Amino acid sequence: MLVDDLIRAVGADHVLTDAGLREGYERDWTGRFGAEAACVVRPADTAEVAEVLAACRAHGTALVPQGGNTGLVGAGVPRGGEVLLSLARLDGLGPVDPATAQVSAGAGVTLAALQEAAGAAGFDAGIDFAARDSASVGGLVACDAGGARALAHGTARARVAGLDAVLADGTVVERMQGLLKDNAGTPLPSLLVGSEGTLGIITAVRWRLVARRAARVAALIPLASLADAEGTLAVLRRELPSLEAADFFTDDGLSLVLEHLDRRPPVIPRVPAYLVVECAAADDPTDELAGALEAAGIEDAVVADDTTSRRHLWQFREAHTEAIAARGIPHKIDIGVPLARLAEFVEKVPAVVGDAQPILFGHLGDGNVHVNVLGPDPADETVDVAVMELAAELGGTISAEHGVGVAKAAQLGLVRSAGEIAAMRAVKRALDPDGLLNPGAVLE
Ligand code: 2HG
Ligand code: ZN
Repeated sequence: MLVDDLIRAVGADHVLTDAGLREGYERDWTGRFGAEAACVVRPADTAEVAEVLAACRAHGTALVPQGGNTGLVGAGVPRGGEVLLSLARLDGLGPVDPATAQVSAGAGVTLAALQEAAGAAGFDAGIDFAARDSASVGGLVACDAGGARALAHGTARARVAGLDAVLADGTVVERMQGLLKDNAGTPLPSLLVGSEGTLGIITAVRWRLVARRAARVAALIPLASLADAEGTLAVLRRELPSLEAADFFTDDGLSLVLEHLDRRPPVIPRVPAYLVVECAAADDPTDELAGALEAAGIEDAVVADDTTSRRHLWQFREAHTEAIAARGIPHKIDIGVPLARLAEFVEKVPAVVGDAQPILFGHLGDGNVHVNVLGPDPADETVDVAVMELAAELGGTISAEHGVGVAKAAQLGLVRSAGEIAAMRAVKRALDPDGLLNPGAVLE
């Protein structure tokens, strides 16, 4: 029996067959995706992951890998009957090597733990987003997560100096030496970044840290229209070498957040849209920010120059996800558009979602909009498809930083040609001929 083989691989305590114990792994955070797993298996290291894969291969049972279960496209929860492979116990974090500014982190290390270790050694993880306490390194590399600081440091891909992974046939790819220059052959680690667990299971990552910019200042900038945002951002980028993040939200989203957090508005009168920027540098960037705001003709920004007020200010943006979840199960469509088309995209969304309630926010500097839609039944994909079609029409992408998962696999053809999809299928078939790894995610 499969369960017996899995128990031999990881021990009885780490094979969960009981429905009550499986439950927390089987549904995604929003409640929109999920199904029953054959069982949940919790290996402790790369060797045990390889043994789990061998058992699944022998029994012809597919696997769905899961990190912190913070994914939003259904890629980390079962579709029905798979083995749920939790990587949470691979949570070893090595010492920071200051000479290379690198650290080795197991797939199950949370982003918050990575950030803390980096900070303690005088560095920064170079990536940040609201799910930091649960999201883990393996998952965020597997979906090439971005977050608010991608504007300055790139997405997770840019942070990967190497990784360990197990391929479907049991091959262990070991590339944790942290060689920044290593172009010996097809880069398998690069192929695995962003593959959402469909080409191999990432078990550890050699993480590239960035220099710590300890002095930080944030500002909330009221905008009469999102059409102004591109021009404002152009000035800020030019005048602010310390610019690290430029996110946005609209007044509809702010209303939900204020109600959810029971807080007062940050600016009065309220305006249609808000930009949140953060500057980070070795020396206090407050004057640089003040000069840039002046150059951009902005007089009414709220500036936060200490840790507490900065956190407070970012809450208006970061609490969108939980404020929306408190209202129901949202449709989440993470899209990207060229910055020059962002205002047009935002303006057109209400018409394409019909009677449903859209709430838009995201990472302005990356042209990344999180379209959340409340109202339609979770199983009805009409609004999701309409929003993805709009993004594609404007030269954008259907997935900026959350991944394709199962939520968008059927729409991949909107932004990738038939030839490209055929090439992706060929890679998938070559590395996973029996379709054991995360079936239904990315490619239908
Ligand atoms: C964020 O930027 C996350 O806060 C989540 O990417 C976005 O909830 C969402 O749609
Ligand atoms: Zn985001």
